[in-house]
Amino acid sequence: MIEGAVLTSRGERNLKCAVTFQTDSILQRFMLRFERLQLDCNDHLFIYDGAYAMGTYKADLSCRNTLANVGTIYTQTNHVTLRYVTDQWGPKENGFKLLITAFKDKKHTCLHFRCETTNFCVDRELTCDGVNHCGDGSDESTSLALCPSTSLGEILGISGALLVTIIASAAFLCCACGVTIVVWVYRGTAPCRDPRRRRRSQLIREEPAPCRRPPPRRRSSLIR
Ligand SMILES: [Ca+2]
Repeated sequence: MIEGAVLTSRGERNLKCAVTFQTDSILQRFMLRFERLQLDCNDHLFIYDGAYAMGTYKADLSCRNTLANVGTIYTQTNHVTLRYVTDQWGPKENGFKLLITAFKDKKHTCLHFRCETTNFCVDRELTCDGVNHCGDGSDESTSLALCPSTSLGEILGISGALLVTIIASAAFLCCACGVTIVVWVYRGTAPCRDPRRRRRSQLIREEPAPCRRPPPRRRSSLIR
């Protein structure tokens, strides 16, 4: 029994397998939507609307099928069976990515999450998991499903702690550069240009004293 599943196949050869899924509730059924579909003409994916791979299949997907002409497939029962058959030849890119989602029709009471476009009810655990189960993206939205917005760290692919460290280091470097520039500007516009006084002021770590011209000597003192 599942609420949702993602099936991926890529480059599998000589395969003959079948798998059946069942919804958790009898009121549910399945919707199937491909995100990738590339099969050659000797490969077939059969989809049965029931618990067994027998009788009339709902779809036979092969090389003629694309994402556009397949669209979303809905079951009428609460089971779906997939039978996948491939031969020994084919490029490694052949395969598919299939999203299977259990849902209740809009006529039923929903205690979980309603998709925006279809009003289908899907399990709350299928929201905010990075998979577009509803098909319209509403189960992954920040406004409808209240998913947390993507952080800068997630965008850059780094952890939050490392991101904080990088931001703090950058802020420290900016402050250090700002202080250095202020000191340079201050030294360039200081009132005293006398190197002897500047050295003295640096040694005693005080503000440099403003320059003052010595008083003119009196003539009488020169005569003496
Ligand atoms: Ca989802």
